[in-house]
Amino acid sequence: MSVSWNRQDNIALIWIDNPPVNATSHAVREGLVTALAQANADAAIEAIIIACKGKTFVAGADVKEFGKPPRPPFLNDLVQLIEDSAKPLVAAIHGTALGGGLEIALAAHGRIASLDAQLGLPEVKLGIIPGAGGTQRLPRLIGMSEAIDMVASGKRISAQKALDLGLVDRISENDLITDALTFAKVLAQTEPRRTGHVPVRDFDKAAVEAQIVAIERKARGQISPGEAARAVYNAGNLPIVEGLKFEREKFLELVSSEQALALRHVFAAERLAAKLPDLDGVTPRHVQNVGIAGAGLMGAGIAVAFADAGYAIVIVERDKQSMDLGAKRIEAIYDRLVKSGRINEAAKEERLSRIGFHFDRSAFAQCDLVLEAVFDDLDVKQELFASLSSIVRPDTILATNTSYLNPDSIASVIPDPGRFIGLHFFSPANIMRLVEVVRTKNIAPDVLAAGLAVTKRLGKLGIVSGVCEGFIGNRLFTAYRQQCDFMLEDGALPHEIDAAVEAYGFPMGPYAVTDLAGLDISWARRKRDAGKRDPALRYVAIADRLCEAGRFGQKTGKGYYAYDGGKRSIDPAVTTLIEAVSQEKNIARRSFEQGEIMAKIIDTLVAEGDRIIAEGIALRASDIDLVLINGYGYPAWRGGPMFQSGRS
Ligand code: T1G
Repeated sequence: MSVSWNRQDNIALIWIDNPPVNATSHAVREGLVTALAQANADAAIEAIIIACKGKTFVAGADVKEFGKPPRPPFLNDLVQLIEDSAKPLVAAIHGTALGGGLEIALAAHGRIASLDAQLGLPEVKLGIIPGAGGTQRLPRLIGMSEAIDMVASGKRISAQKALDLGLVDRISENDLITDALTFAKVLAQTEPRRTGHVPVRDFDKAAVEAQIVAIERKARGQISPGEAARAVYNAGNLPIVEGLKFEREKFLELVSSEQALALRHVFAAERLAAKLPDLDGVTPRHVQNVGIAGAGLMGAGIAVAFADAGYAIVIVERDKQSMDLGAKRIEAIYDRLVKSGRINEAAKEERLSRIGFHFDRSAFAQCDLVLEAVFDDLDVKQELFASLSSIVRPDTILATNTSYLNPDSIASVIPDPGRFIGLHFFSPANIMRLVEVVRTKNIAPDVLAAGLAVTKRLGKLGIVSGVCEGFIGNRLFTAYRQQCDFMLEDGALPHEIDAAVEAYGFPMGPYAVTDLAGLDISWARRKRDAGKRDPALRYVAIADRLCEAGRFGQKTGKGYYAYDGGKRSIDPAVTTLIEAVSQEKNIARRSFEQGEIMAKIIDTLVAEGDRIIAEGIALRASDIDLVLINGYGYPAWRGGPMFQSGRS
């Protein structure tokens, strides 16, 4: 039974039981209508509670029903029935109350949440807007600006934040249902507080309109954030009936939009990514105590990611001075998070308390997993892993964060390479979602499963990659950059290519990104590999010429662009340099329209993606899309090049 109800004293307890996340499927909606009617018709019942079995409160409408003909009762009508309930009704929230789940709670006359609950309206991440009253009821509880921020970002907030905002009335730190019964008995003595009848608090119209403009600009072509913000804004200007009507019409319009189809593809792809046929039934090797070798930029970010996820961390640097530097680097990351209000001082201290700093590798002895983030040089890594093998337990997982070295070459010094895995984080490692989980030649199944389990617990997106130069992401990026360099040599200029890519929805174009990362790193790799280069293949020397001129990017005040106090500008010297390179090859330069620039880039990504799949490096086409979206800023609302070309 998806929905049942029982009585406790004079309270009706309505239970939703629709694993895994209590999505409001058709059966759940029908069951709720029936239970609500029965409880309201029962004279002995003085108040009603809606609660959920399993790990979470309702996590939203059933995404699997999208794209199919909608079947009544519709969620928005059910939500109205809840609000209109003659008897006071309490939503008892645990786990996550998201989307339609939060809309059910918003229509209740009171809300109680367990301390670790999270609440949000993430519809914009699916290319839609809330379709069951969320845009109209949320601002009536938390105010206009806060509601616009929550709905347009799709972010989740904690139960404490929800209490502070007035989104929930009580927090339960003990047994949620016991506390919900107590709350319901209090409400039974009062008239139901119908959210839809609560007036929206006064707000600064000019400030809110500016907030909406900023949201639309930040959306970089995605429609739903701006539409969601404007739907919420209606609550301050229209009667709720009209606001609800607008919301429903906009929701129905967007749910069948191209962007919504693309974002549902991404949603499904993310859940598919962790499913490997040959790992069915495999229990991941246990990981709780994590060792990290190296506390440089990557090591520090990785340590923060693990501390944020509740792991116990041991960091080892080569000497005390480097160790102290690493500790300062980590503290600086947390100070920035406290300064930005993302966490409070207590959380910072608690997470720092999980990290032990050492400069002797024997500190790794009790670790379940040791990950290296040291200088990307084969000898350095091999020396480290050779020594680790005699320090850690035989079952300890050994992991490399290498970007470009062959993990199997690194593993050649390890007696038992079955425990060796690649975990390729993207910088900044505590922010970027993507981790490439590299399937080394002899990897044990429970080690690969552990790699995926760890990335999931980190709140990141683990994508399995085979072993090749650059794995999936950097290999795609290299092909993409090479195509852009061809266009530079054929007539385009850096700012033209960057403008086309940014107009397409990327946060930054490839040349601005390269100036940020620095040109010298890849220059050193090109010089190292020069002897291996196939002379038959087209080679563009523009980047080499820039480096020979000392133009390493922002760090030197000039690269593909000139930088004056951090401000980027087109540099005529770069145009001259590029034209000279074309001249040397007798290339008659021509102009490139933005459409052609993007077509060439997308075609290149699809072709390289096909090769990566054909070689077995990536498991499926949708993984290619996820890597580009989560590692390289590809606009998620387009779905990804493989989706757009009908391959996933
Ligand atoms: N509908 C159907 N199935 C869902 C689902 C949903 N909304 N959410 C998750 N699942 C499935 C998922 O496919 C997977 O299935 C399993 O649950 C575990 O998911 C009217 C219209 C809730 C935080 O966007 O954020 O409400 O692969 O691996 O990491 O305004 O799932 O096992 O077969 O992600 O513990 C709005 C989306 C919908 C929430 C749990 N709600 N879900 O995370 O597990 S639109 C959302 C999540 C809406 C209304 C509108 C997460 C989670 P399988 P999981 P998790």
